[in-house]
Amino acid sequence: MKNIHYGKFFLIFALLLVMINNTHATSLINAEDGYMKASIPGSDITAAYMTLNNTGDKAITLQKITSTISDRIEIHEHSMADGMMRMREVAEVVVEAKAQVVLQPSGLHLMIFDLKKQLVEQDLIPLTLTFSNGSKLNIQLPVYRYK
Ligand SMILES: [Cu+2]
Repeated sequence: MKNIHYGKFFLIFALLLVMINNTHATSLINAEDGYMKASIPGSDITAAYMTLNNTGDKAITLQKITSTISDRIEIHEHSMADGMMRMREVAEVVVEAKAQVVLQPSGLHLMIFDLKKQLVEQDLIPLTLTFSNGSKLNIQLPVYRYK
């Protein structure tokens, strides 16, 4: 009888710890000022930008981005090579402890391929960001008109 009692108590305690840990992990990183560019009619590619803030005391790495609007979202970086602006895929984005990384035009950005629908101004697009510490961040990005 005694053992069963302690077992139950331990289980509840363990569950509580897991819950606290999850809340903690997700609150360490947040995204602000995010937006996505409306897609040009006839094109199925666009880009998304945002600022990632890491409020924790350990580096956190953005590893994966998923969304209902595309099955192929990559992290890209712009760089100058031989006087020309080029884009290349990078595997991940490291956000150092107590620091932020800005994804912006002509810099780091999310490249969204194979759009399932045209994105027009005032759409709100859901994205899920998955980080190295196992946390997921669900955000909604407004769509702005392309220039
Ligand atoms: Cu790109």
